[in-house]
Amino acid sequence: MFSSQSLSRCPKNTSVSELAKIVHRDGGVVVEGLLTPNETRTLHDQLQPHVERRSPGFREDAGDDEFYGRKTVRIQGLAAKSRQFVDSILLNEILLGIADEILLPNCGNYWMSQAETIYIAPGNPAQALHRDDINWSFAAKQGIDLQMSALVALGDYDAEVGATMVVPSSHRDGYNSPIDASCAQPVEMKPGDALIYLGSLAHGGGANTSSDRVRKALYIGFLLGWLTPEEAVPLAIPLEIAQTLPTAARALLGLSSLRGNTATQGIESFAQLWQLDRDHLDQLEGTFLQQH
Ligand SMILES: O=C(O)CCC(=O)C(=O)O
Repeated sequence: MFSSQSLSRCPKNTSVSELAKIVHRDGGVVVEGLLTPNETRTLHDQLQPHVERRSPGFREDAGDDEFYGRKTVRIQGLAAKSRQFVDSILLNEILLGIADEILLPNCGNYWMSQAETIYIAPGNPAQALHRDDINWSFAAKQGIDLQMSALVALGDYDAEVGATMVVPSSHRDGYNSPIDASCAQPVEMKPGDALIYLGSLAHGGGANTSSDRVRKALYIGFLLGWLTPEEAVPLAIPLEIAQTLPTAARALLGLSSLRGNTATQGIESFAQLWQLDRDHLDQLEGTFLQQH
């Protein structure tokens, strides 16, 4: 394990507190073998038909196509498309353990902000380096951690196919500070490895300069529960699938209420967000979808 110019690479059996310490220090870490080969293959295969149905590219206006990738396929609503996603990524004990340490000091609960495939085809140029926290710029000014994310390799993930570029330690510079692209370096990974990083770390998808290989990543982000997720997650989950999911998964997917900051005192600590008829969504066991 080493730090400084490159992000540290740690085996899966590294303790969660050690991983969280490294993430706090460097802005990110690579966990090797986060998923087993079997989990990686199943996840890939369950998502593949959905990926094939989707054309690459996004809206031309507002720079979406350029930023998200004209030759990139992103599909969301993953909890409804892949049970392996729920079991191996959304409920991954290592990811949640690190997220607990990073996010719970500033919220009662965190939830999933977004999960998507990021499949970059040959010829797609590098994405602009950015900090994800820019989505919540008012909160980012507080100087606290808002989001913890992971990019899991589901296939080739070398520099030629567009491995994620990161600027190690750039999380310390402030959410709006200029990003020195000359310090960016590719995070190469094997299938099943994961790059775990803070929303304040400067990063971006690399250019795919290969002739025939697609860079396959699975992204997930966890966000403080008092901020609005990027993806309208619960709208993508049909009732019959929601009811088959573990309670912990439903909570992360926005099918549960959120507690205020339990570290506070008095009325603040009782605040309940994302509720219905003043009832906690959990108490309705998912049936709130039918009742309203
Ligand atoms: O694809 C990657 O490696 C990073 C993607 C990313 O940062 C984004 O789309 O916001």
